[in-house]
Amino acid sequence: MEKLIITAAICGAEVTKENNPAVPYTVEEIAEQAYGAYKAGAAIIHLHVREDDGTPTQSAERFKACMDAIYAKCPDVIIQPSTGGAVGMSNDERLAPITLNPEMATLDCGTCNFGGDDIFVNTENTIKEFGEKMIARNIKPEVEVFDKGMIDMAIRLSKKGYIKKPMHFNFVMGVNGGISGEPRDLTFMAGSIPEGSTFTVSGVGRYEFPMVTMAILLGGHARVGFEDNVYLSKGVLAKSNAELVEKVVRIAKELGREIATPAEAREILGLAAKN
Ligand code: KMH
Ligand code: ZN
Repeated sequence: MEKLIITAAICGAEVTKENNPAVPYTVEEIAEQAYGAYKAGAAIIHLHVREDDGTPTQSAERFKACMDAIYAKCPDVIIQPSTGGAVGMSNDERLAPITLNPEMATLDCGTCNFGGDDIFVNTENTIKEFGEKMIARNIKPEVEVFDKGMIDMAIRLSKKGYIKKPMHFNFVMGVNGGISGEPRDLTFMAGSIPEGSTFTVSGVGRYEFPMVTMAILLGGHARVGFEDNVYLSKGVLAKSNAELVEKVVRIAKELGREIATPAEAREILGLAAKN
C-alpha cells in the first residue's frame, strides 16, 4: 500500500479559541502549530488564516506572511491554502491566495448547508471558474466533497476539462448538511471515485479518528486538525495540532502503514519535486 499522507488542517475559519485555546490566530501561532504538526508527521498543511483577533481572512498578504513563516520553519512542507475561506465570502475574496501560486489549493465541488442558517455556496459556475484558474496556475486542486453528489460534479467537470486527472479528493464527513461519518458512508464515497484517483478523509468532530482509521485500512489518506476537531479523545481537548497528528501516526504504525514525507507525498500526488 502507498505510504500515508497526513494533512494537518491547523486553523480553519470557524473554530475559535473558545473551542480550544490552542487554535492559532497570529502569524507566529500559525507557524508554530504548522511546525509541530510537520514534526509529528504531517506532509501537508491545509491552511486558513486569521486576523490577530481571530477573524477569518483570505487576504493574500496575510497568507503570504503565514506561508513565509511556515516555510522558514519547515521548508519542504506542502502548503495547501483554502479557497473555501469562510461562509459568505465572495469568489474573488476566496481566490486571493492562489495568486501566490501555491502547489495545491482546495476546490470545493458543491453547495451545502453548513449548520444553523449558514450555506456554503459553490455553484457549478463557481467550481468551473476556480478549476480553470487553478489549471492556469498549475495548482493541484484538492477536490473537497461534502456529499456523494459532489464527487459526481467533479467527475462531470473533469470530463469537460475544468479539473485535471488524476483527481485528489478530500471527503469531508460529518458537517451538518453533508454526508455523515459512518463506515458505510466512507465505503460509498471511496467506491465512487474514478480509478487512479487518490483520497483523503476529514471526519468532523467525533468522526475524525474512526474515519481516519478506516481510510488507513482502505489505502486512503488522513486529515486531522483543529479545523475539523479539537478533541484528542472524548472530553479531552488536544493541546496542539501535533497531538492529533501523533495519534494518527500511532494508529498507522499499529496497522502497518508507513508515513509519507513531503517529498513522498509530492510523488504520490503528482506534484513537482521541491528544490
Ligand atoms: N470554511 C468552510 C466554509 C475549504 O477549506 O476549502 C470551507 C472550507 C473548505 O473550509
Ligand atoms: Zn478548510
